[in-house]
Amino acid sequence: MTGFQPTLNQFIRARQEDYPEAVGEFSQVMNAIALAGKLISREINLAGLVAATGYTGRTNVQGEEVAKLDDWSNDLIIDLLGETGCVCVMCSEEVEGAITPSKSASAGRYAVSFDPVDGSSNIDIAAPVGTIFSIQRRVTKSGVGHLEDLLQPGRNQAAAGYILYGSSTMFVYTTGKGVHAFTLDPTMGEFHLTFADLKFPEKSNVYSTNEGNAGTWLEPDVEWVEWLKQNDPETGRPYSARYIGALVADFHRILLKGGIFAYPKNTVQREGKLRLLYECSPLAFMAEQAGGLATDGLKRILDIEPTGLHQRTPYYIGNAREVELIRRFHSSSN
Ligand code: AHM
Ligand code: MG
Repeated sequence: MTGFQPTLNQFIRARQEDYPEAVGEFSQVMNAIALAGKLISREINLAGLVAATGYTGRTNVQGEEVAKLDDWSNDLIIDLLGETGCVCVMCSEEVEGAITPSKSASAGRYAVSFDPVDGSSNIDIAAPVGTIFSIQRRVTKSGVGHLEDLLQPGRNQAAAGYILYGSSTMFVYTTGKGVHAFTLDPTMGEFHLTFADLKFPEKSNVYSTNEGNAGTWLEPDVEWVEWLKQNDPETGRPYSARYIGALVADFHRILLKGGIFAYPKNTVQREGKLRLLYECSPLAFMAEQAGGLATDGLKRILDIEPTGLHQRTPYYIGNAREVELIRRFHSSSN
């Protein structure tokens, strides 16, 4: 035994035999995302020194301020994925319409949706942020990809994952055969396997939500959080609250430590805040692979048929027991 943990690249290649139809294209897409992750990680670590903090002065399609790092990372991921020739169409939080790769070999078999830097307002305070990605197999037959390749329900995903830029940089993904986590060794520039086949832990009495919005929440969400805060040691109450305000970091903590993350709809954000294709769906795929669940309060996130690239959904994700509980609060109010 050398004690050497396989690199992400070795791990993916070893598992590629599970996907004989993929003929190496899948590894190329994953390698492009991993390379983007390393470059974004480096830029984030140096952010204050290389003037990468702050905003561009523009707003994106959703009316949000665009951080300089959002812009830079968005272009980087589009270039790296486009270069593989394995991606026929892309969707990014930062771009309104579908993005077609410039490389003429745009007949690639995958459609990729991504959020280049989610939670980017955290960069200015050196707090964690993340990249989220979702890989779908194309449904159109040939040539450049179209909207329908992107607008597929989450249950069809070929793979999904995130890169967490925290106290260390982690690449976590699933292809529907477990969730695997890798840590970046910056001295080698390699992601090494840290956890294979991650599962949510048993203990789950932690909730993660922006309770500052509670005044605009609907009744079931208000009642649910009140219930979580009551004192009843037998049912593990009161729950602890933890909220970073960056979805990848909040989800990663729940995946490793247990609990539930919620972003309910409210009277201001009538569909919730988080976006289905490149925030909710990929993490929902991972949650289910790790033994958890994700719902919009009533429906399974992976069964929602998307109608728009930037569509939002109310979101509850985490340990199955906790997600079932909030679903009961919602169904009994219907
Ligand atoms: P962004 O895509 O504009 O960065 O917004 C998404 C982020 C998530 O990471 C996080 O879960 C959520 O917004 C936090 O929202 P709020 O500040 O309303 O609590
Ligand atoms: Mg985002």
